[in-house]
Amino acid sequence: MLRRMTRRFMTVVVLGIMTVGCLEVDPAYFDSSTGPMTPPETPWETTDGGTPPPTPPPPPTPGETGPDDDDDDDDTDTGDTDTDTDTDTDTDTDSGSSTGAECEPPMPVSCDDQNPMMPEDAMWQAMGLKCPGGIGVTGDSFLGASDAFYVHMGALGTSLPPEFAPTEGDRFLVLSSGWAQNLTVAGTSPSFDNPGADPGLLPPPLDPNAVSAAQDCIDNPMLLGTGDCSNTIEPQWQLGGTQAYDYAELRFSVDVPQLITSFSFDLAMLSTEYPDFYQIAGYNDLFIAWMESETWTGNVSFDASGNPISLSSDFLIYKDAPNKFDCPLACFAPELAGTGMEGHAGTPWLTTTVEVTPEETIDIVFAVFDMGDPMFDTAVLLDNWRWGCDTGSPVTNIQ
Ligand SMILES: [Ca+2]
Ligand SMILES: [Ca+2]
Ligand SMILES: [Ca+2]
Repeated sequence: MLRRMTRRFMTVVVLGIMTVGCLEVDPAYFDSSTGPMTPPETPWETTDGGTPPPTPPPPPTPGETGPDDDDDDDDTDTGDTDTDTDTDTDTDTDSGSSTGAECEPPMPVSCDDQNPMMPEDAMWQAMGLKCPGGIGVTGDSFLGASDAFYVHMGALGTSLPPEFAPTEGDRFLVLSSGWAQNLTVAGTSPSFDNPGADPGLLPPPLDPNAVSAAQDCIDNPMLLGTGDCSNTIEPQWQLGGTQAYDYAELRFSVDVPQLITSFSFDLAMLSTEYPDFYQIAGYNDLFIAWMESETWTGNVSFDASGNPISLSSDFLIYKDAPNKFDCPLACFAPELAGTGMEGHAGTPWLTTTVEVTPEETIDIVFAVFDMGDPMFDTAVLLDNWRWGCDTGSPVTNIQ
């Protein structure tokens, strides 16, 4: 009880500070009965002083190879003989039949160097999606308070070299369990309650329940659709009181091109729950990257120890304050300098890679939320969605 009162008091203090600071509150409320909430007015626009350059995005350059044509372009490289201007189908069908056809990622198309025709498209374009001639999406929607979403231009913070620069194009997307834009204000320690954004249970298809104590859905395809194939959400969900607060999500569907066997995206997580509530699992905010595919239904972003992206993650290596568990004397993280997370903690840029089946349609939900209560926010940076040729169970690594 004392801890909770302390959290509430600190929140009031921070709220007072922030209302003087920069943002007017305009929460659009989560409404699980009506689906996507009222679109925010312009939460996705950057306000970091940068104006979008007037020049159009560079056109695709035929003949270039994909971003990570890592290994199997052994001989002909003929997968990109076409113009590659399609939205989502790999165009090397014209080579005829399947003889010799190999997975080769399509040439990336970036367009987040300018504002889109439809303002809300900025959130997807910041991640490398929905660009003309690039990777198309369908069913795109979002839920949560309008302030939970923010598109940032350029590097976040003041660390040198820049720690959190966009990994694709000029911008990345921020999802937060509070006011996302406060991540850009040094030392703000974001902790906000977004009234009405507390769904309690996770919206379908998200399901925190593990499918098995020992198997995932690759091990046993019969488990598909019965819960979280990764078995990574349930332990933290139970410890956190099985209630989600300040829930914010982005969801979309995307068609996997011919021959393509994987996708990847980049992410980083930062949280004010550290250090005061580090290792206190009841307040362990979560990020979930949920995928529905022919071979997987569940979270795809977790560490090798089976922890979701949270304060429990092995990836939480930037600690900008001491804690009594693994840094009792001094802890500094210059990587967080100039961000709202000074004095707190975060991960480096990570990459999640997930196997998919060529030509299937997959559904994706990126969700972040508070656990325990709505206080002490957690933010996730998202960027650089791209296709690949990997196989195997979902994996996340430090870049
Ligand atoms: Ca980007
Ligand atoms: Ca919050
Ligand atoms: Ca929290």
